[in-house]
Amino acid sequence: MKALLLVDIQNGFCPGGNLPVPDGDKVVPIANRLIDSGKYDLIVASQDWHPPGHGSFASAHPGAAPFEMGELSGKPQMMWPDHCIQGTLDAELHPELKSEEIDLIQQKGENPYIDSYSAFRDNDRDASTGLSDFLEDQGVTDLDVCGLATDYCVKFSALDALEMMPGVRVRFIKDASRGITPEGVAAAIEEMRAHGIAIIDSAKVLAG
Ligand code: VGL
Ligand code: ZN
Repeated sequence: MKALLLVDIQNGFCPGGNLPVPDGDKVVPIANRLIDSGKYDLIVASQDWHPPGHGSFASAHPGAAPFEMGELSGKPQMMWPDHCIQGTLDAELHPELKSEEIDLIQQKGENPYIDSYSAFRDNDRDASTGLSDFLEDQGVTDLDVCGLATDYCVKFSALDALEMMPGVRVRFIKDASRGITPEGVAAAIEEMRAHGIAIIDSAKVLAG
C-alpha cells in the first residue's frame, strides 16, 4: 500500500502568503503530477492550522521579532510571523492543488502552547495527531513525503513517519519540496538521509 503525504502546501507558505517559502508555489504542478500518476493508493495532506495568537507567533510575545529564537512554554521556539490562522485564506491549501483527490487532510498546530511541525505529533513528541494510526490501519507500507517547508514541517514529518511507523519505507521527494533557507534544506536532507530516508525526485516515482 503506497501513500503520498503532501505537507502544508498552503497559501501561507507560498509567495504572497504570510510565511512565504521561496518558490513554494513551484511544488504545486509537481504535486499534481504525483497525485495524477496513479502510483499511490492513498493521498493525504497536512494543513498548518493555528488559532489566532498562537504561541509560535512573534506577535504573541512582547518585544519578539519574527525569525528570532524565543521561548514557548519554557522551551526554545522560533518566532514566526502570524501564519495559517484557522479559517483564513492564508491557511487554505493552494487553490491549484488537486485537493479533490486528497483522501485525508490532517490539521495540526491547534494547541497555542506548543508548535507542531510534524504532521504526526507536536514538537514535544507528546500529543499524536492520529495520522500514523490512520496510515497503519490502511496498511501503508511505503510513504513518500514532500511539500513545504523542507527544513521544518517536511523534515519533521518524514522523521516521525520513520519512527512512529516501524517497517514503513519512507522517501523524500526533493523537487516536490521547497525550504525556508538553503542551509536549512541541505542540513535537513542530510539528516533525513542519515536516518534511512531515500532522497528521490518525482521522475523516479513517475517512472516507477
Ligand atoms: C512551518 C514554520 C511554522 C512549515 C509551519 O510548514 O514548515 N514552518 N509553521
Ligand atoms: Zn506554523
